[in-house]
Amino acid sequence: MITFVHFEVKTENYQDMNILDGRTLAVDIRRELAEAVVEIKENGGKIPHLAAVLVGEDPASQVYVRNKVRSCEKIGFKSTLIRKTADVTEDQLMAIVAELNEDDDIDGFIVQLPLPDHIDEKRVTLAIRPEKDVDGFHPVNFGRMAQGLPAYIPATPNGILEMIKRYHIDTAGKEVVVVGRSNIVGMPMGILLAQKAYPGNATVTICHSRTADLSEHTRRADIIVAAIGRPEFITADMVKEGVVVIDVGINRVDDPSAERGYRLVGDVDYNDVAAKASWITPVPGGVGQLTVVSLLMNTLKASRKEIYS
Ligand code: L34
Repeated sequence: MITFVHFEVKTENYQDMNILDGRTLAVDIRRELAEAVVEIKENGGKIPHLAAVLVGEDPASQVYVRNKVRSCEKIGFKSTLIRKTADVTEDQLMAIVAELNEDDDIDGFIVQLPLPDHIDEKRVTLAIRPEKDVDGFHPVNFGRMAQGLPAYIPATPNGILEMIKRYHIDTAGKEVVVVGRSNIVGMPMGILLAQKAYPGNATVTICHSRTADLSEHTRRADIIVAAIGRPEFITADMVKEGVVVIDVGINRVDDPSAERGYRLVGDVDYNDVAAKASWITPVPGGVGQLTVVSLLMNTLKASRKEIYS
């Protein structure tokens, strides 16, 4: 039996029971984090401090990092945004990482991806001290996560776990199909859902671009995690009745009728798939919201030295 200490879902808060409502959950989690900050202040502790490095002008990255910084402000965390133009050299970026590693006031930091082509993302990721790697991208954190040891879990998979927990979605013995094998979503998600834990104990299949017959797998799935990066790729004919759909994709598609000239769609053909699903995450307002608050949860853990003492 799992007991939820302060994570009890108040189902009356969630209007449409078919929708895994990331926005409402994010509000709840931010409230909990704000309460934690108040408590830290009362006890004269150190305010959690997140730093983010943003390179270049990628429009989506700018939105995501802005959401992270704003969320810090909302809950009373300190945040530092370091912006560099796309022509920053790899060595300059490495110097910034080295500085952040040494800065005692900063509990954790991230380097927003993707980076420009001339910068080696792996080299940068490896340079971040695992103790401050609140993105959980460093192989030390990935390895610890894979072995079920205390680790920073990447924000998107961690957010999905949080969503599954708070909606009391059953994963034990379920057929989970993860579509996508990235280091930051697909692979960690597969490992976590197969672990002997809750949420976990699922039978996991990881599908990717070389999967012979994707539909054969997705049609069997009780839970689908779609992290492909292709708009509306998962269609209604590919899923069974009652499936739980977690849509990680955030794709901008041209839409002259929209104010900004584009709209956001997931990797799932939402309307048709929703009609068959027992639960589904919307885009926007689903997984992306949890990605942001997960990073804040990791930052609180960093400031409390919960993972690395
Ligand atoms: N280093 N790079 C690093 N860490 C990360 O955790 C990320 N990720 C992914 C891209 N690169 C990264 C993010 O921050 C994806 N991601 C992210 C963050 C926030 C949102 C989506 C993805 C988000 O706020 N989504 C909103 C809509 C945003 C919009 O309007 O465009 C939502 O409701 O889904």
